[in-house]
Amino acid sequence: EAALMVSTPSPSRPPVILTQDELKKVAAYKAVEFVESGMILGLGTGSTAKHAVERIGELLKQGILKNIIGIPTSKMTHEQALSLGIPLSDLDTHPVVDLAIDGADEVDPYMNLVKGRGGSLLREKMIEGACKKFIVIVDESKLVKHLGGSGLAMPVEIVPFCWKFTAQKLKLLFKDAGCVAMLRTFSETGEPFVTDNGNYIIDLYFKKDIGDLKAASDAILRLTGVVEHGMFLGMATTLIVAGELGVTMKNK
Ligand code: ABF
Repeated sequence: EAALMVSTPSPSRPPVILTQDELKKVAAYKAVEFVESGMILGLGTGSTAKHAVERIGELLKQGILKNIIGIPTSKMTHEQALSLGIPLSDLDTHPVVDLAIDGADEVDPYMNLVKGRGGSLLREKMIEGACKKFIVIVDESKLVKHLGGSGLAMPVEIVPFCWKFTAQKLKLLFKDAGCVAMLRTFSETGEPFVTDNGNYIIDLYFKKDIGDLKAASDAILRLTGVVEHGMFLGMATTLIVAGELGVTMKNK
């Protein structure tokens, strides 16, 4: 993992070098400072959010936080939260969530996100869409100028039925952007990756800018066979970025 500098070197104070994972932890811990006792909390998924969930569990154990109810965004986070003794519920029982803390794969200057490279985008979008406040935690490697412009995947969750048909439709939708649509598979077995909801993921790759994000989002969602996509537009209310020069925070 890349080692990054988090303070300016000076003769009296040697530089502190943090790994990328430590930066993720810094962002996560900062976000947990906004958690208050009695909150219904959306618990994110991924290697950054994992640190936040761990910290919440720790503060509960220490009695610093009380009466927290967690709503996990994936089966994996469900397991982690259970092992930490965090009381859990779901949107059926708690349709309004006070605060969610989660990572992202890309963040643009307007706090629009690409999520879902971990495969949990549907539950994340349902839960984070039901939140009064949504804090996104990233290390600075996630910051981009345009979503989908990093050459990395833009995930779309689709039903398994005739997935090639849906993949082809997605590709055609963005033919001007030189779109390639790939079924997400396990490299060892070639078997499709199956989401927590029993669906497949098509990863879209673009050679050119996809233009208006809202239009792209609407067009993807209009395709029958598509369940949801990984663009989270206008959903984040706070962004916490940990990087070389420390932690920065931005509100909507
Ligand atoms: C989840 O975790 C996802 O939506 C996103 O794909 C991923 C980010 O993972 P990490 O924090 O491990 O980079 O929040």
